[in-house]
Amino acid sequence: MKRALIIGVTGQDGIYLAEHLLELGYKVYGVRRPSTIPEASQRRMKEYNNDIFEQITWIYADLADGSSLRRSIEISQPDYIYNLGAQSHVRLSFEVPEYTADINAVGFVRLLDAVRALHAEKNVSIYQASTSEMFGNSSTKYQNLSTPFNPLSPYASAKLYAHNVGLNYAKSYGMKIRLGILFNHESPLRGTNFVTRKITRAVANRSVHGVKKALKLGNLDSRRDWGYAKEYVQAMNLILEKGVESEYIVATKSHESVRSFLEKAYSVVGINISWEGKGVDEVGICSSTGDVIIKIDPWFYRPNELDYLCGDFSKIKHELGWEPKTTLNELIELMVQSDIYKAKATIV
Ligand code: NAP
Ligand code: G4F
Repeated sequence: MKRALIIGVTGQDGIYLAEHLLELGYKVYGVRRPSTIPEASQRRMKEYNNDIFEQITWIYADLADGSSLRRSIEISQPDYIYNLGAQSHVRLSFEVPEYTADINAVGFVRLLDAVRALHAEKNVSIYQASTSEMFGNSSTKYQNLSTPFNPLSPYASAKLYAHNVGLNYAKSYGMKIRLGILFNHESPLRGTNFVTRKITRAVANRSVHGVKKALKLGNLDSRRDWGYAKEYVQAMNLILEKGVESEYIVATKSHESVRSFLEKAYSVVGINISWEGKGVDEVGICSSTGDVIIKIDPWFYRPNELDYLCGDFSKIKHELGWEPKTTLNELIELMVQSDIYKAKATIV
């Protein structure tokens, strides 16, 4: 039986990856961080599918603590390690830049050195969750492996450090390290402080509970290449086990603005939005009631914005046969319907 250790298993991708690996017959070990309220980080997985929670063998560890990472490797004796653990919020990385560097950059070095300290570098294959944020604002229509990196945030800078260290250690010590450069991917399990889920949850709360308060957002005009997280974890598994190269891009090769995502999400519940004003004074108005349902709050602006991302996934398609299947419209529909279902479940 193949053995996988997942760091970041309680996050969006970790939950889907654990589910996928369990379905494939792996023994899955999951890292959880010590917490005074353990329910908080486990709730997302338990509500989605309690069987996943029950089938994982849990180990306490933290990317800030090298000794705990060594221990987690000793306990799990993994064939595969997936490092999905991160402070993954770009806006918040400007609030906690040192912490973001410690976990997202140095944390990966700690993990690699834990593997080396146990002389396991020839026995373990390691996946690192790299990101399209590393490209920054490039001048190309599609970002691919020839596009230069130009990180714009502490988050992206830390991820690029980890990415480069992955390449260094693979070359220096002959370690099998695979770097998946994933573009934005979303799902009903997405954290509620990322823009897509923040929107779909607000749509559901207005539709089910009649919440009147306007939704406050930041920059509506940045464009992202949004895919479905459940499909992207399958790409991670292929990259780690079948990938012959160090780096792969996972994306949909299409892009949409935040504004367009928002309009599509509200249209699922029959709300059309018209726009008035400019900049921080812009508002989104419900065309049928005249209510202001969207406001701009500059707090959600970033000190440095990434305006446009659109990834070229042709390499993973040709080499590993992976391609995205769910369209953005389908993804929005399934996220809104999931949030409506959850909102209705809170009515007693
Ligand atoms: P997520 O939902 O924010 O999950 C992050 C995971 O990392 C959680 O399980 C979290 O644990 C864990 N974690 C945080 N700090 C940690 C620490 N100090 N030690 C160990 N674990 C820690 O993120 P996601 O969307 O699933 O993304 C997974 C990975 O892919 C992240 O590394 C992210 O940066 C990267 N990525 C994501 C996307 C995307 O669009 N989703 C795109 C490219 C790359 P708690 O539950 O205890 O907080
Ligand atoms: O949903 P977001 O916070 O995702 P972002 O910054 O693109 O980062 C996500 O994708 C990366 C891959 O490219 C991952 F590496 C990273 O871990 C994370 O998963 O913001 C998307 C866009 C941004 O342009 C932001 O300025 O939405 C804009 N936005 C507008 N209003 C907002 C908001 N973002 C958030 N989080 N909250 C808002 O109210």
